[in-house]
Amino acid sequence: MQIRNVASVGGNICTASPISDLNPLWMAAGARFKISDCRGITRVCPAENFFLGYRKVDLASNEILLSIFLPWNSPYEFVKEFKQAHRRDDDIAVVNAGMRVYLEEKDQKWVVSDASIVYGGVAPYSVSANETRKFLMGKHWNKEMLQGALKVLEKDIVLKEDAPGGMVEFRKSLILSFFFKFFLWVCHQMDGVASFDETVPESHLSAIKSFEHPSIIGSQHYEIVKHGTTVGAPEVHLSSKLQVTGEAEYTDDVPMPPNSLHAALVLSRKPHARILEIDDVAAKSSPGFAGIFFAKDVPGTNKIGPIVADEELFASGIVTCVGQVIGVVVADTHENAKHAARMVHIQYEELPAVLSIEDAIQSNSFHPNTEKCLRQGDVEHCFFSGQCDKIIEGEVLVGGQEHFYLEPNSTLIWTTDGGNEVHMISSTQAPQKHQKYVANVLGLPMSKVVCKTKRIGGGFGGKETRSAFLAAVAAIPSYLLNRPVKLTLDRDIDMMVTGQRHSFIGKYKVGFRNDGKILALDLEIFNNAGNSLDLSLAVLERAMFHSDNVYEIPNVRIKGKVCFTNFPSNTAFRGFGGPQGMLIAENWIQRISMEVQKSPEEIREINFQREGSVLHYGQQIEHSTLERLWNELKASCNFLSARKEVEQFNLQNIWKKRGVAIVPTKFGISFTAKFMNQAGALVQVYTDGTVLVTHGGVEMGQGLHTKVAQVAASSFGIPLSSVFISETSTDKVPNASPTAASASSDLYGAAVLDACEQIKARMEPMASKHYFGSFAELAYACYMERIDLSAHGFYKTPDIGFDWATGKGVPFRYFTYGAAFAEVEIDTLTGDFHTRRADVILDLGFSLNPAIDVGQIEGAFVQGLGWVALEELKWGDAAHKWVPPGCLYTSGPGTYKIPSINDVPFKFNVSLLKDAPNDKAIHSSKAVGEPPFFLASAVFFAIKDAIIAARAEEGLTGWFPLDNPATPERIRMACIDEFTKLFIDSHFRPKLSV
Ligand code: 290
Repeated sequence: MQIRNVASVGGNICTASPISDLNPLWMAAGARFKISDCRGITRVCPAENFFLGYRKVDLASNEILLSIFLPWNSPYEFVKEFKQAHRRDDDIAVVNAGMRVYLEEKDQKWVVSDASIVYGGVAPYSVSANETRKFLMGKHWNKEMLQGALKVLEKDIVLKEDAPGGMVEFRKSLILSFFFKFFLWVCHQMDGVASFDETVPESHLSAIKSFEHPSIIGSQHYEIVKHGTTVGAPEVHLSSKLQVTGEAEYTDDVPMPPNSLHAALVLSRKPHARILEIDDVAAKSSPGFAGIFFAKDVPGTNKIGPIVADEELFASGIVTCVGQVIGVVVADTHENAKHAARMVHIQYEELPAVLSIEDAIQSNSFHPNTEKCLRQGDVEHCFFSGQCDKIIEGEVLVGGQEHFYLEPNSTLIWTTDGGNEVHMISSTQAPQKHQKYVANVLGLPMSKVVCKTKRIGGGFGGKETRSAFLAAVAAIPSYLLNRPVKLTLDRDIDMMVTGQRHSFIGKYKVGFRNDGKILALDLEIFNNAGNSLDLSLAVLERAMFHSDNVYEIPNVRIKGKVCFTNFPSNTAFRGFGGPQGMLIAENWIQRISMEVQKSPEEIREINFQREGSVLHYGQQIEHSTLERLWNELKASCNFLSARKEVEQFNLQNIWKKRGVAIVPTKFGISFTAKFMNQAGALVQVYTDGTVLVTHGGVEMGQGLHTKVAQVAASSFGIPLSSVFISETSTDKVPNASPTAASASSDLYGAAVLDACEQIKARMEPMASKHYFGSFAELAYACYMERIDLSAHGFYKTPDIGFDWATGKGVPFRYFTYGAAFAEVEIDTLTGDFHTRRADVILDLGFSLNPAIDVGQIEGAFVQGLGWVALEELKWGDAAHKWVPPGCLYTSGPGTYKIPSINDVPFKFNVSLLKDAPNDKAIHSSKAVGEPPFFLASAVFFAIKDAIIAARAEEGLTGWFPLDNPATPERIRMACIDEFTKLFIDSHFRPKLSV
């Protein structure tokens, strides 16, 4: 907002950004800049000559840009702009251009009398394609000229192999694509002009049709099945009003106590190195400095980790990633703390670093004891016995994803009672982990450490473990100086140090019959864990459990390994490996469809698991709603006619293609670590009949507190407004699992219900003896009779358990099923895409709150859409040599693009399956948080479907890989055409950090 408020056209010109959208246009349009010096003496500089180098312009230190003169264009003089970015809105260009041509009729031919072709994003400043301009001069504006000009242009603008920004092939393609578009556009403008003979065929107009964003429409369908006063009702999120007005308090909003300090991290700048020397002299004398602490200062243990304590709180001798914490500085202000941290100089001896999954495989770099295997049937026998008509092998690359919660990590921590107790307020999904880590690093008993969380501004898994080490870091100066300390991470630091969704590589071998029936799957999957184990093994295991998605495969062998790499530790993220496993599966499903020349839907359908199917890990399918959902969705989205319409569109449009896909999902509900499936609650009834509920779960915007309050209200038969949930606190409910795995409504709903029922049982004798006009009267009467109105509730998920020794068991209480349809349109010349429509259906049993659940589905789908098509993490690795090794290039919203409002599908329909009670969870509901995330892969496969149509124009009908995310770069480069053929072959695969 600040930037927009102060930005100006003149500023944009003078800062001379190499990807300024306007500067190529000023140059192409022949604008002239009037420049004045401090004495008022003016001169005029053509825009074309103004840009001299990287952010260097023809402006002396005593000069300013006074005005811009933009000439009118003449008849038959055409000016046009072009731009392609990662995201349609609010994004800087990958390449942009301004083009102008002035045509004149000579001897009944239209020839170029002047032209200007200018590009941004291809050099350190906006550049003119001068050779191309020379070539164009005097040429007849026709196809022959186009072919010649493209040849000249390709040599005219040169991008080196390792040019900063990367994507060299994509950028080269855009240079040519834009010129081609300009050619067609000018021809179209000239259409009908006497003696202009270059006509654009109708189907080619698709290259120049302008993009129009219709208003977004959506629908939400669900039935309301009420239970008691409020369960099942679409109640409004209890803190929504505070959130939208900005009054809702988050950790960083809490007023700082007197005498507080701000903390900043001293971070490693090397991916793998020995620390030789730490020089903190300058830091100590910087303004506001109050203290600096390293490994040697930690009073308790310096070793931390949620499962295995394989991390150091502060690196003591060796650093294993860029962004690893070496120390912490405290100062009087946030800025002073950051400044002091920057003043710490560290000398390193660099060591070889492992910077990708492939690197890890090559160098046998795996976390200890993380090799896992699941099997069913006999894969080898199936491959050799000749049962399979075809056997395919391939590799799927799945990129990572940043959580991008709106509220970065934040902790406020202080000591009480002379420094003997520690209290903190943290933005976390796991207050209990904060309590434990802080107790451990300070050497205190857990009973003297309290962590409270009122709400958090999104977590998505990113605050399940990675927030805890930050609380522990802040605890050191607070405890040792006996002063309150706040640590709030800036966005870039948060992105650089707290880990992301795991990237994965899946190597598959699949055997199937010609009718598409799958017979055997031999799969190896690898995830990129980074420099500590964190939850990476559980993430790998969930990926292995979900590698079948919804398909019955008689013979399966899945091997998994957790790669140690020199990156910050990757962690939980909505879906927790499930989406990666399912995406790999849907990749080979899509490939089978091309191999046997059937539609992917047919392959999916003939392989569906059914009631009674035994999964590769031994769990049996019960109460499957997959086929019901699937058939309902196919009917409601009118799939067959949607496909026909797309085919018709593709026949009529050469340079724009549409694609459709319909994808199912099944998500296992329960933490796969059995012990985590337990929950506690504390319910307190007051004498005025109001109820304060506290439970172990954290409100992160997902509506957990609203749903749990509904459960309590319905149990007591009171209105929702009588129930309040204030915060999560480790001193009210101990030993809580993180709020994660989609399971919190199931777990805490049940724990709260247990507590309510205990209190109701105690109230019952009183309630049955007398008439009470209200719950308040009853509560007061109970109080007067000395009846305990407070209860601790508890729930543990029954009948689950898995044994990795045998690879068999029941890891999940039940499955949440869903399916989605998507239709997209791509521009094959630029890779631009948008989602025209998405229809999502989910089975959520009898939803506890359908309004909140629909919100979860819409949010998960759009977040998933970011994962499959927009968000790409770029690290300094072999694929990105222009980034320093191990550094995150995409460390902020300028380079890392989450979906914006205009990436929401133009038509977005969400429905919940009706009449499908689930007897395995509270009030017949089902878990919602993670299951819909994967459904956005329908957008990915719709994009692939569109690319298939584009490649068919070039006679390319075979299968090809498309890595996740399918960004404009990957879309464009997969749409092989006459332009891309100049510098890539049909096997080209854009670089991806995995
Ligand atoms: C999850 C988790 C954990 C988010 N275990 N699934 O099985 C799981 C810890 N989703 N967090």
